[in-house]
This record gives sequence, C-alpha cells and structure tokens, in this order.
Amino acid sequence: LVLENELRGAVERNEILVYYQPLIDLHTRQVVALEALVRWQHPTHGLVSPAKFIPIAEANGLIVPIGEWVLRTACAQNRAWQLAGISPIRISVNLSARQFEQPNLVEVVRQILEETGLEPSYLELEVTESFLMSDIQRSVQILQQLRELGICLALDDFGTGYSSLNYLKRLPINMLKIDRSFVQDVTSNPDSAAVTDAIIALAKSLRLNITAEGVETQDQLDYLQIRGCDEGQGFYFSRPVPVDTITQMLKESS
Ligand code: G
Ligand code: G
Ligand code: MN
Ligand code: NA
Repeated sequence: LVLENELRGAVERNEILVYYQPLIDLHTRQVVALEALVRWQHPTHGLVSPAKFIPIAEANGLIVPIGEWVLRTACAQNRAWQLAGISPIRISVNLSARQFEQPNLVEVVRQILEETGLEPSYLELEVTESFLMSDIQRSVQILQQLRELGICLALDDFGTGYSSLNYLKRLPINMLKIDRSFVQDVTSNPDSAAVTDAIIALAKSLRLNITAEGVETQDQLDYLQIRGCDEGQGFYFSRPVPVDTITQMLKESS
C-alpha cells in the first residue's frame, strides 16, 4: 500500500527509468533492436523491478500514464540515437492490457511518433496473447490500425498463453517472441525443444519473424540459430542496461 501511494508521482519525481536490452540478429550478429524495460528508482528501496510494481500499476490504472511515458521516452531516445549517427534500430515497447483497452491508444501512439519524429518502422509494440483474446474482434481492429501507422507488432511471451491457432492467423502481427521458459532448458528438456521447434515452424509457415527470449548460453544460441530463429535476446548478449551504457555499446558497434 505504501508502494502504491509512492508510485503516484514517481514519474513527476523522475524516479521512473527506462533500461534497454539488445536484440541480436542471429544471422549477422548485429544489434537490430532494443527492448525498453521500465525500472523504478525508489529513494529508499533502490531499483524496484517492474515485476513488483507493474501489477500494482495495472490494478490502479497508473500503468496508463507510466506506459505512455515509457513509450514517449523510448521513441525520443531512438530518434536521438539516429540523429547522433548510430545505425537505425527498432525500439520495442511493452503494452499492458490497460493501455490496450484505452479508446485513444492508436491516437496516442500516432501523436508520440509525430512529436518525436521517429519513423514508425523503428517502433515495435509488444502485446500478449492473454489480453488480445478477451475481445478478439476489437483486438484485430486495433492491431490493424497500429499496423497502418507503419509500426511493427510482436506477440510477447509466446507459448504461455491460450491463443488458438485460428486466432493467431487473424492477428496482423510481424513477430513472435518465444517465451524464455522454453529457451531456458531447450538443450536439456526434449519437451521444451519440441515446443520451441514447433513455434519456429509455426512462425515460418505464417511468415512471421521469430525472436527467442532468455538466451543465456552458447548452447542455447547454437540450437536456436540452427533451427532458423531470426533474433535472440538474453543475458548471453546483455542484461537490460541504463541508457548511458547502451548508448556506449551502440556507438562502439556503429
Ligand atoms: O525487466 P524485467 O524482466 O524485470 O521485467 C519484468 C516484467 O515487466 C516483464 O514481463 C516485462 O514485460 C514487464 N515490463 C517491463 N517494462 C514494462 C513496461 O514498460 N510496460 C509494461 N506493461 N510492462 C513492462
Ligand atoms: O515479459 P517480457 O518478455 O517483456 O520480459 C522481459 C524480462 O525478461 C525483463 O525483465 C528481462 O530482465 C528478462 N530477461 C531478459 N533476458 C533474460 C535472460 O536471459 N534470462 C532471464 N532469466 N531473464 C531475462
Ligand atoms: Mn517483452
Ligand atoms: Na517475454
């Protein structure tokens, strides 16, 4: 409860930060995208994980202004990197169910793109099956409108939700992100390997790009690369890091 009260105003007090984690093209080994991951720099508790405060913010609606702030910050930062001469990459931002329910979501995204001057193809939004499936007809409509802005859409945590394949083929998305629970033991658990193989095959037959999350070892990377995964993300490459650290990494590889 204390945390909840303190979360109100955390944005205004500049306590909310965006960390960035690279996504690597497994064919070229270049950084092709960054996922924006929010953090709360609490004055006494230190760095609070989103796993702790996002559920609170979801429950009381604060996720809407916080999520919008993260989106604006990430788009503005990506534009700033491009202006600084860094090779253009996508910025990927997580959307919460509450944001997706807002009637003005598409307009907010359009406005942020306009305001920051970021070319839409360099923005990706991550959505999850669970909140799309509650009203599939509306979801398809909203996703279509977002696609028409020219941005990319990724289905996050794929394999953990309840999506029927019949729904999946109707979703106008570009990318599937294999949940890290499968990647974690893909080289030791035949069931995880089977699910991972099936998701990759599914993505290919639907002509979707495929990212593996939670890559932590060379063996996992080798497995995913041989199976034809397009992109990888995980501690093997880099943890989520503060903006100054990622800026340095991008400059060194540009
Ligand atoms: O960065 P970390 O692994 O601690 O994130 C934990 C969870 O918080 C993940 O499920 C991630 O998707 C979620 N998360 C991180 N940043 C954001 C954000 O800006 N918005 C939303 N809705 N979720 C986020
Ligand atoms: O739900 P979502 O996929 O957005 O979650 C992203 C979260 O996954 C972030 O909190 C990030 O810290 C975490 N993460 C990223 N890479 C790895 C990894 O290699 N291993 C583990 N355990 N977590 C990771
Ligand atoms: Mn994500
Ligand atoms: Na995920």
